[in-house]
Amino acid sequence: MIAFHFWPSPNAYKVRLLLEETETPCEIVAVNVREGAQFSPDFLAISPNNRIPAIVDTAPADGGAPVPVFESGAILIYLAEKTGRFLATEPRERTETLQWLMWQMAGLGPMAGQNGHFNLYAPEKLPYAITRFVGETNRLYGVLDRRLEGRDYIAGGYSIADMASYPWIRLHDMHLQNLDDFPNLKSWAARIAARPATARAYEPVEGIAARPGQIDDRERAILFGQTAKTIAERTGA
Ligand SMILES: N[C@@H](CCC(=O)N[C@@H](CS)C(=O)NCC(=O)O)C(=O)O
Repeated sequence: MIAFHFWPSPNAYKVRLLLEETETPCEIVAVNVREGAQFSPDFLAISPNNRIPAIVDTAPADGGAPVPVFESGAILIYLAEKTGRFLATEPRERTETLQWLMWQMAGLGPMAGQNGHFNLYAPEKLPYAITRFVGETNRLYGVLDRRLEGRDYIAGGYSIADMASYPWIRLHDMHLQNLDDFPNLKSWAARIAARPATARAYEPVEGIAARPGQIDDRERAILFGQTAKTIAERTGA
């Protein structure tokens, strides 16, 4: 059984896509990051970076103690290897898949994340920051669009590389991007959206209300302005 520490966010949907594709039994554990649940000692023991998603595999292959995993890319690799799906074992395709997974983790995710922050959540509209991150997001959309020229998926068949990027591309409106400018990306996104597992992954979870793009002052104070000191104070470390 996989305990899936979840709150609706693109990084968490990556994992949900894989869990649904592989029909892996899981228990969703809500971590309400808008209320500060990411600072609880129990959660930090699993995810020391105080971020979702995280998982705990209570039935690891070696039969040993439960395995906690944080960082969405590491979780995708762990679950792909556990289920033997969506990550090739053949070295060429595997390396391509991992390259594009790392590209998403180090490029598209952080840049689109900052784009959303300065566009939607920052208390002041800072033109330099907005131009910088909307532009970088746009550049990265162009990179993925070129990669998808003549391909259905990013690296061979549908893989964890696609699952890492899709939840971010899905938010193209929020990131001020027009998919009509990226025709390969647009048809790739439609292909993934049409998968039954994708529809299941985005079904609401009972008791968890998603409010993308909206935030109140209390939530802003919890989520933003975190430093080593504020984390130590919150966690009592
Ligand atoms: N690199 C991490 C990023 C995770 C991340 O930023 N999670 C956000 C939600 S998308 C979060 O937990 N935010 C809580 C906070 O900022 O305190 C991953 O891919 O897992």
